[in-house]
Amino acid sequence: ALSSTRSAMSGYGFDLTEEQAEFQQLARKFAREEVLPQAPELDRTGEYPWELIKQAHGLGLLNLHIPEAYGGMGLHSLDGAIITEEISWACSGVQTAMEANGLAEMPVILAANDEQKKKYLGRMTEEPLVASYGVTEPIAGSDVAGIKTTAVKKGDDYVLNGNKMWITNAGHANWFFVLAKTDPNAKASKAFTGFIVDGDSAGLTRGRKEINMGQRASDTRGVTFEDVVVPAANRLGAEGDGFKIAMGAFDRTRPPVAAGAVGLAQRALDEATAYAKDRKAFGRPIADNQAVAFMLADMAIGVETARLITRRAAWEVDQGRRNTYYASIAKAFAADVANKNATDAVQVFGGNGYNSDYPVEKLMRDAKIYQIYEGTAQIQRVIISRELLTRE
Ligand code: CS8
Ligand code: FAD
Repeated sequence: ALSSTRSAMSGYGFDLTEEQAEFQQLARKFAREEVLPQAPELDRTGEYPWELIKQAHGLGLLNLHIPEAYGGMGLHSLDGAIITEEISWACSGVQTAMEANGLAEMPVILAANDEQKKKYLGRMTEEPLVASYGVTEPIAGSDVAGIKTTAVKKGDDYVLNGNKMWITNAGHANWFFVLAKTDPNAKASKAFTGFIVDGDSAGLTRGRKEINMGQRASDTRGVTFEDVVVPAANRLGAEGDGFKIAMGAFDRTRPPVAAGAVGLAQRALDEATAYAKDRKAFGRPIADNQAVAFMLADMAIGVETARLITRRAAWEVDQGRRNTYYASIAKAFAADVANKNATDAVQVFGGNGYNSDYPVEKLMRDAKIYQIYEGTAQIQRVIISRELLTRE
């Protein structure tokens, strides 16, 4: 028979390590003391959260996955999911602005050479800068292989032309990861190449800040490339590697996006629980009605299960395994839970839920994007079903 010690150490474990618990406490303190008080005003004005980003940088809560060799903390994917959930609990708009750095950096972490990493990851750790991940275009989002931006080799340079759309942090990015077509005749897995493009490149124009439904602290813009000259030294990997680099990045960034959705879902549950205990109707707290209490129970079911699959998807990365299947399940499920919980929180608040003096209408507006960016709800199901159907 297995000894109790052995069985306790093998198989599943749900405790955080001491270090993870410290990250969680640090992120929770920053989120609740610094981010939370600013969230309503940032939502109202759409002001970019520079001061919070600077503070997060100082605390080590930005650029979580940059390896130590380049000045970063080299945190594991699971560590990042724990931190991200806390930030999103306070304001998922601020969390998206912060997490977009992680997304921009991921192709560089995965595919850059030592010199590129030193230059572009190094500077992110030295000062509070932001970067952007530029794949989506006005004509193609879900269909990444349908993008039209081109990169044509000229001597030691590439010349980029095209339009990107919905690029997070674009107004403030120091540099961009850009996916462009280098071979119009090749299949997707060979047709595209990834580049690091300096933000001050001649011919790169940033569009106006888009006015979005929610997550208004986050900065989303179109970006135009008109004969932008990019040195070949800024190409990531070999020509034609870009599509797989972009997909590989998603595998690692969908768990943190799911973690953001979990944070929002938890916040909705916390707000609804407190309100249901406090608000009275028919002479008793509304929580005394089973119809209300069961809404809270369903919200809790959603939070707990979404958190588990999110951490599983992140943990798979840390085991060095391809996590495409788990990443898409986590992203799809957590996004749906965030939307359900935010909608139900508004319901629990009644008329107050519909009003911006209370926190839950923001949650409902903020939640929607989780079913759209980093691959829509439908695209996650395309990926999950393909993984299922093509398994040996
Ligand atoms: O087009 C793919 C897809 O993922 N679409 C969704 C796009 C998306 O998620 N966009 C998000 C943009 S970024 C964003 O929204 C940021 S939000 C703000 C910041 C947030 C911070 C909080 C698809 C639909 C999955 C696939 O497209 P297809 O054209 O059908 O390609 P495939 O035939 O599946 O694959 C072509 C080749 O690529 C290889 N591949 C596919 N997936 C992977 C992964 N890893 C490695 N390689 C991959 N995951 C595949 O094997 C094919 O290679 P072959 O060699 O040709 O066989
Ligand atoms: P479409 O692809 O046109 O899809 C429209 C609808 O059709 C969706 O419901 C979709 O699910 C459905 N659909 C499409 N194809 C299929 C299919 N095969 N099966 C079933 N249904 C399908 N992109 C970046 O590159 N970088 C960023 O930093 C970034 N940040 C973003 C921030 C915000 C606030 C927003 C709104 C978007 C951001 N995006 C970013 C883009 C985002 O990833 C895309 O909007 C998203 O992938 C969907 O693409 P689309 O908007 O072109 O919709």
